[in-house]
Amino acid sequence: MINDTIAGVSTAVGNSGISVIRLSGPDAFLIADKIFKGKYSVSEQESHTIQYGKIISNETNEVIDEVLLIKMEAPRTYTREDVVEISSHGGYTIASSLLNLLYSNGARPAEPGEFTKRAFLNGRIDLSQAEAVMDIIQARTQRVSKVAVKQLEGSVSQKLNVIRERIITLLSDIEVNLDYPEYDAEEITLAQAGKETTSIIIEIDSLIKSFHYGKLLREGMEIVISGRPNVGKSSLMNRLTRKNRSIVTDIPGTTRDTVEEYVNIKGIPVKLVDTAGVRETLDQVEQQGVERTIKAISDADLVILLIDISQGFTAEDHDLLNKILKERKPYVLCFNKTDLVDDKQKINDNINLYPDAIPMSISEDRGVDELEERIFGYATENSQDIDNQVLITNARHEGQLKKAKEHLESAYRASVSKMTLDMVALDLKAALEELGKITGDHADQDVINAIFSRFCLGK
Ligand SMILES: Nc1nc2c(ncn2[C@@H]2O[C@H](COP(=O)(O)OP(=O)(O)OP(=O)(O)O)[C@@H](O)[C@H]2O)c(=O)[nH]1
Ligand SMILES: [Mg+2]
Repeated sequence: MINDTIAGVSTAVGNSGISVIRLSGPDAFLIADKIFKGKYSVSEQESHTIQYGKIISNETNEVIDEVLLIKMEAPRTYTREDVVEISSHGGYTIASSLLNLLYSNGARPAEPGEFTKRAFLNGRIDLSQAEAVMDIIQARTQRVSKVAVKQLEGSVSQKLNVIRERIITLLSDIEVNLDYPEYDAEEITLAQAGKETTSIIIEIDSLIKSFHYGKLLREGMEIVISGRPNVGKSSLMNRLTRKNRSIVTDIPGTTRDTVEEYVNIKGIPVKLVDTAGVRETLDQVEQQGVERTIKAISDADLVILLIDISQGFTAEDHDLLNKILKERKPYVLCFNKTDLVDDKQKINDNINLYPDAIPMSISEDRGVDELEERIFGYATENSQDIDNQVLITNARHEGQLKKAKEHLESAYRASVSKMTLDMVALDLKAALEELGKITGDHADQDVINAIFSRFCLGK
């Protein structure tokens, strides 16, 4: 049972038009009444209404600020507790005097994420929804916040509930057989249990797979532009970012260090890295640049290998391609400067050898849109219905799903190796428990604390 009242600033601290101070807990109205003077006392004020008034220090009688006060009675509130929100003038000083006043009148400072934690503890949202709240705050593109809002509405939890229901049904079928073998209840065979388990594994697998896209959406995707000197890497960087971020010259070796820029490619937050052209060089600065390029490639989610096709696919291009293959990195080949090639057969010969390569001319703006499509296709694994799919965006959830899958696989093995039904049941129960940890039905206290401590103050 939660019996204390917490207070915190819910808006960003600093210069702003207004600050919102939030108070939640059983004494929220009582504490607010001690320092707020309006037409009505807070206790008399109707729920879910706003009242104008003054905050007056009950120690010095000094007026701290003119404010608007919102009163919200439990349970129709964010935390399901009594909540007061005070909109004061912005700025650090007023917010901190107001907070100190609330503290000296019986409230305690809220920990990061504690309002949302209370919403969870009071059963208003489950753990996966609480995590979605944090994702919304941190979302970098609209596509990301759309996914997070869906999760807040419970998309992951609903999908999981369907899966859990199936496991529970299977378990109860097995248990009826185990406990009341003399009953007429339809007998479930090992073969049937194995079949249903396989079908549940397929469902879980599709959720696990969605994490590839979910993770790129949430954490952003790192794409490195690599290639020999002078092939047009910085030109591509500038075209994709629509900025003149990187220096472009016709002198090979222009870019000496990695240059990073954030872009939004079809709703996916992308960190683009322009690199120093890779070649054998005696120049020490350039050498270090080349080392950084190799490091950037090994950190990347996807590598763009740009080739100046007017020079042909050279031995150095091959060396670099081999480096990328050795790192086991997914890559996109782009044949740039097609405008300089008079004999189009030369391009076609290379395309025949590398059918996935994109012919490109950055100066004539050809091929770049296709590259963007390719990037999006890689992130979404060319899934058709990406906007309506339930997405796993959280590594913790993915980890739990994988554990559940292992138990289900073990249940399946038990069924085919003709073990007893109660062996199968044991594994099914273990899988159920791992799934329950995603929504918080079975979560450990440590996990819960760790999740909420990552929130910002006042949320
Ligand atoms: N004709 C033609 N020229 C291009 C094209 N793309 C880039 N260039 C030119 O190629 C030269 C080199 O371009 P950069 O973008 O600086 O090449 P880079 O790969 O970053 O070179 P380094 O930083 O030296 O490794 C510049 O003069 C560009 O204008 C293209 O599609 N066609
Ligand atoms: Mg460059």
